[in-house]
Amino acid sequence: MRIVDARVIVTCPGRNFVTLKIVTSDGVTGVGDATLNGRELAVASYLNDHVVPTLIGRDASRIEDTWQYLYRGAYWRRGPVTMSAIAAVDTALWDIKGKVAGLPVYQLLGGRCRDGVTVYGHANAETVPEVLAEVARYVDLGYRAVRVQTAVPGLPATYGVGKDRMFYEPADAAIPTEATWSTERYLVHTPQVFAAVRDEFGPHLKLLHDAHHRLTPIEAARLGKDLEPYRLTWLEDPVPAELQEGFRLIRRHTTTPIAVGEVFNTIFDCQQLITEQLIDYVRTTVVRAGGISHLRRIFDLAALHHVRSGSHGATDLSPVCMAAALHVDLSIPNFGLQEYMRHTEATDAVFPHSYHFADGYLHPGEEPGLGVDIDESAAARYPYQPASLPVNRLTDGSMHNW
Ligand code: EZ4
Ligand code: CO
Repeated sequence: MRIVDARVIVTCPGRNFVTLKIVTSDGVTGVGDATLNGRELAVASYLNDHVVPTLIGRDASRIEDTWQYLYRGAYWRRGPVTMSAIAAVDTALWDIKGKVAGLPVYQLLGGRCRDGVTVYGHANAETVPEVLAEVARYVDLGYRAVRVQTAVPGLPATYGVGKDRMFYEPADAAIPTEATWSTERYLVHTPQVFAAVRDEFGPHLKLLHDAHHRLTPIEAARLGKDLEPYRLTWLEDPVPAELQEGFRLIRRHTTTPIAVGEVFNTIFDCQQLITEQLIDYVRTTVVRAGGISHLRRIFDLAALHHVRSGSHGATDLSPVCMAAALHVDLSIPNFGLQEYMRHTEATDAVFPHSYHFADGYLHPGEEPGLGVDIDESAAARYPYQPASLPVNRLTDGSMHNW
């Protein structure tokens, strides 16, 4: 079974997505997500110019060999563009293998380890009373876990708080918009938010919060300590993680669990964090971390060290990535939580899928392969639109992390 065609499809049904569709000599097709938010065309070019020509004629059943060919063959290892492109090929080949076997991919990965995939939603609002209403909305929908973000009083706009409640989308302009940040104000405000949420919803709702790489280790340690009474499931991305040993300092000071990894693209980005047990959840996901094959390696290493999965699932990861993530989540022993930001109706229509939400869980469905496809004629109705993630400055104008 040879690969006879591989198409890179760029579409913007509300936001940009890059999808690879591989076609075999038997007419079986497979899809992989290659979306890199704000840098979509770089991955599309990487695939079109450097990967697709090497796929034609290749044996579609050789998933691991193809992964090694693309990883070692690039010479320039790692990086989000390369690894998103490799992820798309890997994901599409798993989809094909499942369809050929007549089995959902989670069965090829060892079968289910749980009944469903526990997901968390995003409650975002300007004020504390408004965010309580947003959390209540998720609880009413059946969610068992909710991420809570509010505006910081005194700052004009804050990460995680968008115009549209259910469909938060930070990539909002061709040239990056500029946000303003004050760590001092944030550190005072955030514990007050969680005091109110815990008081309103009791001890059993899982609560999460994303600091979005904005703190130093000692500031993160302070926040973790101040949040301890509210028993968060995790504090996400407290500091940028290039300096992995920085997490030792956070760990020394707080029992608030730490999650990190949505920007990681290989196992080497989290090797020290995992093996030294400096984190509790690793947030790598299929499209960012080299596909199903490499993600499973990360989660296996994590399992050895009592670290659980907490895969990124923002709207900039397409339904193809979400479907693939669910097959992994269902089949690994050390699953923790899956992020689930709903896509818009237009996106769902471009990517018909069998996964579905019920009672706080997502289920990948029982279709052979991943159970997701791209409707190419629907996709063609939504041409690419340039969109960038924002940048962030401190109140004195210094550049900061967004
Ligand atoms: O800002 O996916 O946990 N989720 C997040 C996301 C990221 C976006 C960046 O493209 O941090 O909202
Ligand atoms: Co995040």
